[in-house]
Amino acid sequence: MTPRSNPGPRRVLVLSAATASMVIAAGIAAVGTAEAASTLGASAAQTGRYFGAAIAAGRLGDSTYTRILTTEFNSVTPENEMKWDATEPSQGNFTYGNGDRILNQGNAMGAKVRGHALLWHAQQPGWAQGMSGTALRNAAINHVTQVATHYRGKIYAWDVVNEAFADGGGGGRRDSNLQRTGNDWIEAAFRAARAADPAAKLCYNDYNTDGVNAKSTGIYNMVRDFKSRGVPIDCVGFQSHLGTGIDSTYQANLQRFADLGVDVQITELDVQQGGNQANIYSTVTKACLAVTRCTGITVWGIRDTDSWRSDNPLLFDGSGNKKAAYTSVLNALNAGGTMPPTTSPPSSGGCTASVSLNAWTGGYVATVRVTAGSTAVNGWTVAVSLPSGSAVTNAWSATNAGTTGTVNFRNVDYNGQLAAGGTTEFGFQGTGPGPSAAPVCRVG
Ligand code: 9MR
Repeated sequence: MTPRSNPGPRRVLVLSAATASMVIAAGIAAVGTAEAASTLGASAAQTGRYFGAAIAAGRLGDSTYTRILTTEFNSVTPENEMKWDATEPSQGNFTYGNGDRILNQGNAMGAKVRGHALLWHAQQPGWAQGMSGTALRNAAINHVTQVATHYRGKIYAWDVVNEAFADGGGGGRRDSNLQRTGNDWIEAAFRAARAADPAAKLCYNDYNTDGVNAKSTGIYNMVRDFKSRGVPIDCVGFQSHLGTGIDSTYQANLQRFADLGVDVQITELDVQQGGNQANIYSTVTKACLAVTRCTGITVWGIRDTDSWRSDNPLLFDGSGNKKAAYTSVLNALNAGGTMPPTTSPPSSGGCTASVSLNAWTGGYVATVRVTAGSTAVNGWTVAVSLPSGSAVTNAWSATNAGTTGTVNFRNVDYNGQLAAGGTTEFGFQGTGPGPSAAPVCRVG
């Protein structure tokens, strides 16, 4: 099945007053005219994507590390700081110090922050490792709810469940204490995460899924089932811890997931040095760029010496120098690719607004980006037309007048002032179908 013949509902729409049709059209257009950018993040941004790194709170005091981080990357993932053992070391006692450090670093950079990982069979705190049955299920769901609530509105995408499928030929679930609480533990986790943070994209994340194989097909079948039953899932992460080769079906595998109506992301990329490292990095980058719904790439560390692996798998050497693999990634990014739905540039004067929609059966979350034109804005109002049967249930970073029909969203006091070209975002949740027309921004 090709992407264009996908009969499923379009789950993510981006609509903007002046250019709704252009933005939709851009979803299938190749970008060949962008000027070459000189950093990974800026280059990925040319096609609406991010280029991120897993980072460690303990390394942020290293000036070479932070120089590369802040120069090159526009997304961060905590390597360990938001895992269960880090965030709930004893039951009901939540510790967010290092997780917040990663969040603050990402915010200071204007970067997206990926949350990693709410539930996983590994790196559980000792108290959870010893639990089973209903007690474990309740503790796990409470963990999802508490952590996602702490970071509500601040995380671009959460790895809600990590590595729940088994290796080998069966395509089934991995045995774990979580799995033994019942096969529905994954969907229970996704539902809890959606309720706690409706604005975050919710991902399933795994490794050895770097091509069409039994394990990736097992996950594919789960995602297809979730979509058909309205279980909230928005994205699938492909870790891509690679050796000296890459499966010839790497891109086709990303595409088949995208065709189910989820975003796909490369979440933990690293590649064994020696042989084809630069080529493999470039192949992965090109594959993401060729898949419209591949929204970004994260490498699992910055310098070779920061890696969990000992085979020099990253883009910078231990001294912080760019490797050949770095250049091959940058060149691939600069060659352009398909354009995922993204916001449109501001018009001159006034303000513009675009909405991206995260929809499921019976409800949606809308994220609205407000962009000032060529002059500064002091107060804005965005009018959103809702179709029949649609109603706003709550809004954040804006106040709404009314809940149905044309709903006006007004800035709150901290986000009304925008510099020329500046942007801010607000969001709202609703029941029924999401908005299908472009929002209209006006000053005042
Ligand atoms: O890079 C992480 C390393 O520092 C930890 O010791 C390890 C603990 O299991 O987890 C590593 O990150 C893993 C990630 O969370 C999930 N996918 C595999 C990654 C590499 O092991």
